[in-house]
Amino acid sequence: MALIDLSKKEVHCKVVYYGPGRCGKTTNLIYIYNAMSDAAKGKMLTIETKGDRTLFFDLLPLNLGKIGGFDIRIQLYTVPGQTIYASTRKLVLKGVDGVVFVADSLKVRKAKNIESLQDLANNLKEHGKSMDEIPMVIQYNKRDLVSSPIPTLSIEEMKKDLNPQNKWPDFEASAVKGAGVFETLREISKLTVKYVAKKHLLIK
Ligand SMILES: Nc1nc2c(ncn2[C@@H]2O[C@H](COP(=O)(O)OP(=O)(O)O)[C@@H](O)[C@H]2O)c(=O)[nH]1
Ligand SMILES: [Mg+2]
Repeated sequence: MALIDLSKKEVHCKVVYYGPGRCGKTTNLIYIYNAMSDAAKGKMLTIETKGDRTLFFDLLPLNLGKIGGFDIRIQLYTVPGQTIYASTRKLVLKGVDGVVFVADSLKVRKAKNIESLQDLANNLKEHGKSMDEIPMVIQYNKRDLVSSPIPTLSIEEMKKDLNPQNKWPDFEASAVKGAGVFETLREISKLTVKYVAKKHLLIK
């Protein structure tokens, strides 16, 4: 749950980047970190990484300015994707206010994307939440690989697998190059702040 500090007039929201291993969650956060001004970002914390893999989580705090006299702070988290870290994935979702589901455009990752979305649904349920209630945005990442010889999924196929009813706003991205990264962040921030404000009756 979002933390509201009335004395400091601050709202803290938690957004989790979820998705299968190596889909580009950490790459999204690194791009955001490098592009933001020092005033707008805190320290990016990467806990226990081995090579380029997230073993626990990454955390990036951002200041998004003021709404209704309140300072809006967003903490971006990622989860480790590998199967053996199931309990960490569940833990990181505790108190989540918004989710970015990052899907991998590589054809070989089709089943992993679907499995991870189902894993997200199950884990949210264990925290008493659902993907119908909580703000969510889908990102189809690694679109730069479409023009490479590596087999990739079409956007139509990915939508059919992951967003068949068009329930969630979705964006194409190439996190290594930055395309779509801020579009995704803007949308999830907007939806999350609206959700938190409404839920805690700050703004109707
Ligand atoms: N071609 C391409 N590679 C990407 C993209 N995003 C991430 N990667 C690469 O995919 C690998 C895994 O990325 P990472 O962010 O660590 O994935 P995570 O496990 O979801 O955190 C790294 O080698 C990244 O450079 C992208 O948009 N395009
Ligand atoms: Mg990672």
